[in-house]
Amino acid sequence: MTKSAPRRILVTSALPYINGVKHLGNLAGSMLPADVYSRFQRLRGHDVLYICATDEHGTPAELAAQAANVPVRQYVDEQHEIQKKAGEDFLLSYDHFGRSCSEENAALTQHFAHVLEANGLIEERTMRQVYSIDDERFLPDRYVEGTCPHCEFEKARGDQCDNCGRLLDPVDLINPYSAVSGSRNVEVRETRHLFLLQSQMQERIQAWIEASTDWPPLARSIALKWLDEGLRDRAITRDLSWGVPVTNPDGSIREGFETKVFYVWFDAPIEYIAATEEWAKAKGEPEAWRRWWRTDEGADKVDYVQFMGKDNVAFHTVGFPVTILGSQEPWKLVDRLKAFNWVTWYGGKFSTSNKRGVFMDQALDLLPADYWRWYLTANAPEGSDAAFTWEGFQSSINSDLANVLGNFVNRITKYCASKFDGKVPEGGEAGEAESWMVAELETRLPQLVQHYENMDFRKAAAETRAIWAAGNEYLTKAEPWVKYKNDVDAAAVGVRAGLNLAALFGIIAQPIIPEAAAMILDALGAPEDRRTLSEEAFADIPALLDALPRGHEISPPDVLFRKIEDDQVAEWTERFGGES
Ligand code: B3M
Ligand code: ZN
Repeated sequence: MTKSAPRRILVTSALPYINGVKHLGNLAGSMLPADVYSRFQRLRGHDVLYICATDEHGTPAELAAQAANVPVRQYVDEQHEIQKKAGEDFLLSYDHFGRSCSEENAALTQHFAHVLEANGLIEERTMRQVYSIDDERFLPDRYVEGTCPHCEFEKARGDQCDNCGRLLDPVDLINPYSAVSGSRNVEVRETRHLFLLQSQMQERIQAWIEASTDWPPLARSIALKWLDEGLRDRAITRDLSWGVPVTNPDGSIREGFETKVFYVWFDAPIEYIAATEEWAKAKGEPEAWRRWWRTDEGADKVDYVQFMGKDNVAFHTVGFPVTILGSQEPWKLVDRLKAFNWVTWYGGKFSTSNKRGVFMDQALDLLPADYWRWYLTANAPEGSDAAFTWEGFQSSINSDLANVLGNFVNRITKYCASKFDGKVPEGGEAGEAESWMVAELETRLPQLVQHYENMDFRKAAAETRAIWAAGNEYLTKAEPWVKYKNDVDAAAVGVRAGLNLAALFGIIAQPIIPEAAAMILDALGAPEDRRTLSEEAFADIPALLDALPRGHEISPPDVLFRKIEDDQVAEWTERFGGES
């Protein structure tokens, strides 16, 4: 069999806003699946680069800093470290976790603006904006609040109504007031901004999306809906001080833009590229990012996959591609875009102030990362929104992880320790039960790989569990503990296959529950180079049941998963909310 050449796969997940640690829903719809996918593809033997960063500009950062009563710079520095640590603690295997306030991003953002303008896709226009007389400033986006013109919700933000979800233009708010001071002493004034002429790119974007036939359905349908509505020109600068300065090609500040910066949604996606530059510099190969992003320098051979929540799709299928395609430079465009619906908290919203929902840092005070990673992957909000409930979480952990996987590994390793001296037994010949197990694996392992390739994470988790469950069924058929009484060799076959299955279960568990998987594989002494999901590893399935060297020593692992008790569920429901 010829070994297929490794692919180069670039993975990015939507950049979490800097304004506070993300909740489990944010994690489940972007960073976690990106990590699971990256881990899977690395185990397949591919060359994966997983890039993420904090999204640090714009009104959310300024307002959060103000609420915390610290300068923006200090706020973003602190929050970046906190989010970075939360990601690491969740075992997110980023190759680099960058910052959109980096020099690299500023330079690249300015570069794109210059070439887009040179290509006739940016022009200065006068627009109307809410101005606060008491605050002596314009109130872009979230700086202004008021009554939603569509649903009459009284605390709608300038850019979007949290009640009806519609995107808003701040000047359309009824009874507007400043989110900074609460002052209602506001008026509409004229101000000049740069506009990206997206309308001129309608056909090119349309052609590109129509050609992107292998995108998962959710992302594609959202993208097509936006195109149907027609692309509108949009302002890509704001009257703010925190952000990327608006420059001329010679680096000087553009006249009239001294108190303005680029809009956060203009520079944030560019940070995917800039963060790759940050990564390259950090590893002392400052040009190494180019082969991932420049199609004239090798990036044409890269598969680029993006992960995000459904509200971010338009920015990635219209906004960012307009920047890339409009530049007429050879930049890499996304090949496949995977979008997610929401994880809800018992059907409602996560909310810090109402004590509803668990945030990333809190989650890890309760239980190890693997527990959350398993539940959120097995219940990924793919086809529709998915409600988190403590009861669902408890049953998924206790059944899938503790009973189906944990018990299998404990039972077989302990039995081996007590009856076979802790060594992979010799002797005996594979029989009917082993053939049954091989047949199961011959259908299920290729399906598992296919689900991952399709980025169907729920199905991948379900298939993983089904393989674990088949192992339990195998032990029921093989019954080494019964056979041992009359025929030690027959028992040896079952124990040997069982130990090898435990190793295989650890191997396939690695993308989702890396820590527990490593404990299993270490306990079985599985060699590092045999822990892969490569084509070669699955080429000879019968051999998988006899892969660990016979006579090789194993040791039962410590308890892999602790069951979640009813009193824990009661306590957590009290603390973080439950049925409302
Ligand atoms: N920060 C929005 C969000 O966290 C935004 C994503 C940017 S991706 C370039 O949902
Ligand atoms: Zn509304």
